[in-house]
Amino acid sequence: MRLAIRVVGMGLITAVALVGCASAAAPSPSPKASPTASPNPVAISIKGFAFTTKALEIVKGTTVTWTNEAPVPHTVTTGVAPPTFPPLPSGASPTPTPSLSSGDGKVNSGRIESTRTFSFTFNEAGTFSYFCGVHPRMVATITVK
Ligand SMILES: [Cu+2]
Repeated sequence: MRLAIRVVGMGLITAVALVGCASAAAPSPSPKASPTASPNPVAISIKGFAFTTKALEIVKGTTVTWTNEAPVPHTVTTGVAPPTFPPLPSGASPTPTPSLSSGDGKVNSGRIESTRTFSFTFNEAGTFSYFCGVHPRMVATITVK
């Protein structure tokens, strides 16, 4: 009887040792998300003369896609919206070709024609105020955390 208990005991110790080895060999689950996983993309519509999302908060790495659902072209341009079109540089031709404000240069879609889209991935934290270079009264903000 005593021998039987000892044998069972040895068996248990062996089993525990094996399980211990197995768990040590297995890769431990990472508490952080895989670095290749990117945050869910966000869509913003441009309707009429407005960005439908005025203030958006996203995490770094988020891709934002604007869709121009208006019949006229718009832009997504970061920076401070000019009160009017920027003045022509001195010496410029008297027949003005209105150039769109390029804003602060961080994000500038250029003209997004009707039904077209523009996407940008925000990899830097900060507050990005943007406007439409064609209609500078169209403004919105994206905060990247
Ligand atoms: Cu516009």
